[in-house]
Amino acid sequence: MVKKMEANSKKPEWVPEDAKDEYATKVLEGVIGGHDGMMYSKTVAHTISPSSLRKQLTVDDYFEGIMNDDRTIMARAITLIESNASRHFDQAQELLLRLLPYTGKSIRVGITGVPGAGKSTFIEALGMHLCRNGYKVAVLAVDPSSSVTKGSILGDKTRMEELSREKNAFIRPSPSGGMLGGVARKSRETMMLCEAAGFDVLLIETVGVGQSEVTVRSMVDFFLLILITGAGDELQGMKKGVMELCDAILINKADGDNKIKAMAAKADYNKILHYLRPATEGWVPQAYTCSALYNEGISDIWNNILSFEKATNDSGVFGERRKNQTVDWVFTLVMDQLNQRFLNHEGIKNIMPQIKKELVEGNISPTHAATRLLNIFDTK
Ligand SMILES: Nc1nc2c(ncn2[C@@H]2O[C@H](COP(=O)(O)OP(=O)(O)O)[C@@H](O)[C@H]2O)c(=O)[nH]1
Ligand SMILES: [Mg+2]
Repeated sequence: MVKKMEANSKKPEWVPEDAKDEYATKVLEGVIGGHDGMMYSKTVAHTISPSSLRKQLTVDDYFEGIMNDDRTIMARAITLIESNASRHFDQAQELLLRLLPYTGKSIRVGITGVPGAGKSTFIEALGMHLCRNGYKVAVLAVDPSSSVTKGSILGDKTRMEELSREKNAFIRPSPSGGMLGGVARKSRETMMLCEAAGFDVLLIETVGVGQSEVTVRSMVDFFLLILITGAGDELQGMKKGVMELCDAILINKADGDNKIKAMAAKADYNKILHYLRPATEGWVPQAYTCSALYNEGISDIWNNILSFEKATNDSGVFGERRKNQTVDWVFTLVMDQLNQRFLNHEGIKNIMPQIKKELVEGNISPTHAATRLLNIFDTK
């Protein structure tokens, strides 16, 4: 259930007490309910300035605003994309079609790691480094946790205080789409929008729960796994799978007493990486250390990302992966739709209890049950 929020609780926690309206972000009560299967969820939206609230924006207005990197309009466009209301869907899709020719020019970097590994701290440090070097950086999050835990696992109500004040940075929390498929679709479309607005680096934070890493891998060029020493040796099994998705490993918190351990871990991981199947053809992932907190080792990992971009562009792997990702995305959208249609199909809903009963009583085989369901689905 959506809790009614007090007006002052809508301010992000990083805004100074005495701040007026000069901050672009504010937590608003959002769109309720939706096609993603979420009962109720709140959407985090950007504050809309009174002047732009006055009128409904047309697709032309959105398009012009985004191409001019107008942040108020960008925020409204993302809200449109994230909306679960069907009347917003057509307008959002028309807008995306207009933006399509201007997309694709950024480097897309996915960042994963267990909660507390320092992803957000690292993103802020890297983002600042990039802004200082003349890049425009958009930070997005893909957090599928809300449907299960009703709360964010990424847990960062934008603690990137410094980065959020940068003119050339744009930070967007995870859409509250509920199911991973919905969250991912919205994030992907937001990525297109950011690219059209001229952002050259997209940083996408996610967390290692279930499918989310595989999903984010399928939307980025470079995938970075952030690890820390001494945590989660018991997760080793899981880590191998994730390690086979990544293009580099970054051992964070290499500072103070932990520095020596981090260096040793780096050597160990480099050995392991050497034997794993690389995630990207022709690219051998390497391990790095950094201290996101003390801003050490940030340029090394960025240089690695730039080398990756150059090497894969030269070999053609970069463009090939993007093409495949686009095709895969279309199939994912179709599969999501089919799934929804199946589950919402009246005939299926009616027969389901009976089929389940027959199944558990052992009267029909699973294959028979599936065939019967599909037959009902096919005959309208
Ligand atoms: N010592 C040290 N602490 C760090 C470093 N990076 C992050 N932290 C701390 O680790 C905690 C979790 O960081 P956060 O960025 O929120 O992790 P996330 O959950 O992966 O996004 C915070 O208390 C950070 O201050 C680092 O490089 N060194
Ligand atoms: Mg975080």
